[in-house]
Amino acid sequence: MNSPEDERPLVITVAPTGAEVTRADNPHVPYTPAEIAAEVRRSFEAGAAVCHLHIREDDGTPSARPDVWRETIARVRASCPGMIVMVSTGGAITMNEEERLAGLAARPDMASLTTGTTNFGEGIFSNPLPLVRRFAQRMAQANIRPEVEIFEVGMIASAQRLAREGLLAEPLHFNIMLGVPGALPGTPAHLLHVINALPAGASWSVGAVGRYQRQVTALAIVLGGHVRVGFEDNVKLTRTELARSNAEFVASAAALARAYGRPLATPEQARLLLGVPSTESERAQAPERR
Ligand code: KMH
Ligand code: ZN
Repeated sequence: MNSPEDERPLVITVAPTGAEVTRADNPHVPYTPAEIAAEVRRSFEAGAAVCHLHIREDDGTPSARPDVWRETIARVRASCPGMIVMVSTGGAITMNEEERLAGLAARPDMASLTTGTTNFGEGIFSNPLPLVRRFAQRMAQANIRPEVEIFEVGMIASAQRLAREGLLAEPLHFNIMLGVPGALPGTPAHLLHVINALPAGASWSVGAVGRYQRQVTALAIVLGGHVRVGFEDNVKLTRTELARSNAEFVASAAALARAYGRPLATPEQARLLLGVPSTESERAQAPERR
C-alpha cells in the first residue's frame, strides 16, 4: 500500500484472553471456545481484522489441547468471515515446546513468534535461538505467516538474523509489546526507539500492558502503525473501570482512528498490509517460505 502514513488503513488486532489474566482480574475474561469466539465476533463487529488467540481449559488454566484449538478456530472462522486468525506460540511460561506449537495444527493464518528471551513478571519467557529457529521452520512448512512479537529491542536483530538464514520471509511483520513487567515500559520514548530500529519495509503493530495500552494505541495510530488491544494485555477501560468486553477496547481504538483520519482495515486489506495469503487454497499453493 502506498497511501500516506496518516491515511493507511489501521489494522486492529484483538487479543481476547491471553494466558495470564483471570476472572479474578475481570469477570468478563472469556475461557471456553464459545466464549472466546463470541468475544472475537463482538470485536470483529467493532472493527478488528485480526485475532490473536490463546486457549483455556474451562476453569481458566492455559490450555494446549488440539481439540480445543480446533473448536475455537472453527467457531471464530464461522462467525467472522475473512478475519485473520493468529495463534500464540508463546503460550504460557509454564508450557513446553510442543504445547506452545499445538495451535499450528489447527491451520491458522498467522502465529506469533518471539525472537528472544525476556523477564516476564516474576518468571522468564524463554526463547533461545535454536527454539525460535524450530518454531519458524514449523510455521514455514505450514505456510503460516509469523508475527514477530518483540518485548525488547534486541529481538529485532535476532529476527533479521533468522531472515538472513532463510527462516523468516521479508518484509517482516512485528508486534511490539510494551509494558510487560521486567521488559520495555510503554513510554513514547521506548516506542520510538523500537520503531527506529525496525528494518526498512517492515510492518508493525503495538500492544501495551495495563495503563500503557491507551496512550500507546494513540501513538501507533498517529505514527502510521497498527494496534493490538484486548484482555490479554489490559482489563480496564479507564483507570477505575473494568471493561465488559474486548469490543470496548476495539471500539475505543476505532474512535481514535476516526479522530486521526485513519480508516479501519477490512480483513482483506489487513491481509495485504501484513502479507497474509487470502484463502486456504492460496495458502496451500504458496511456495514454502524458508
Ligand atoms: N503469555 C506469554 C508468556 C505470545 O502470545 O506469543 C507469551 C505471549 C506471547 O503471550
Ligand atoms: Zn499472546
